[in-house]
Amino acid sequence: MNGIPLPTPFRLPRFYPILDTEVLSGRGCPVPMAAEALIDAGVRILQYRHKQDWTQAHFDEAKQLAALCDEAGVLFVLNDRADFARLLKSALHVGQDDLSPAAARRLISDEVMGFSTHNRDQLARGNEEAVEYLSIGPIFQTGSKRKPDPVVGLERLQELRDITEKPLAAIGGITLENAPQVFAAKADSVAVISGIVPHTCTRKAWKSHAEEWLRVCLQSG
Ligand code: 3NM
Repeated sequence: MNGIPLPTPFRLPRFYPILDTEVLSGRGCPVPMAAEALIDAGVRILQYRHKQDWTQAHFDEAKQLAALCDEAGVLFVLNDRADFARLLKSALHVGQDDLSPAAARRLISDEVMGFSTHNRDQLARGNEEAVEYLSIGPIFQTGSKRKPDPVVGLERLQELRDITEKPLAAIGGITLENAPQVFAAKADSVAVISGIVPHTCTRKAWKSHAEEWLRVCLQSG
């Protein structure tokens, strides 16, 4: 041993909520209020996803969430935008059509990075990338993504699971009801957009719904 500590393997939290600006504005839910309630409920990771054009207001909102997460020791992940992740010194999640993980790595140095995959080949290639975790989906039909890839399903999720030793998040159509099956198919984490939005958009409802998610995720698998 040369005295240099080995890097500790990255552990992906089992519940991975994603705050999607379009989904939340469609339900009349302010993003910062949802973030505060999720953090209050005890989530350990939170992603900000904005698929339309970015304005200063979106950057400011992401910055506000990054600060809330930092304060609470929650991992803040920005979707797609390596440039903004660099400015915010945040974690990053990239997809197949974004800047490649290798190029993004040059911008965000050693921050956590995740990479989306949708089939066997992409998962195998993702395993070779310098990313801390991978995602695979859509597991079920989803209404939250434009032009989603073909549904992977639970059976294939379990078959593909062993292609990588990296932590694997399952995404797409995951609900409180089907999450236990997703963990039974050996996903390490469930990443969720619409399923985390409570029926009424109050801070109290967000918090208790997130607590229910955390309970289900910690009990399953
Ligand atoms: N990525 P919901 S599916 C953002 O297949 C995203 O990689 C997917 O939203 C993939 O939880 C998806 O509302 C949408 O189904 C997930």
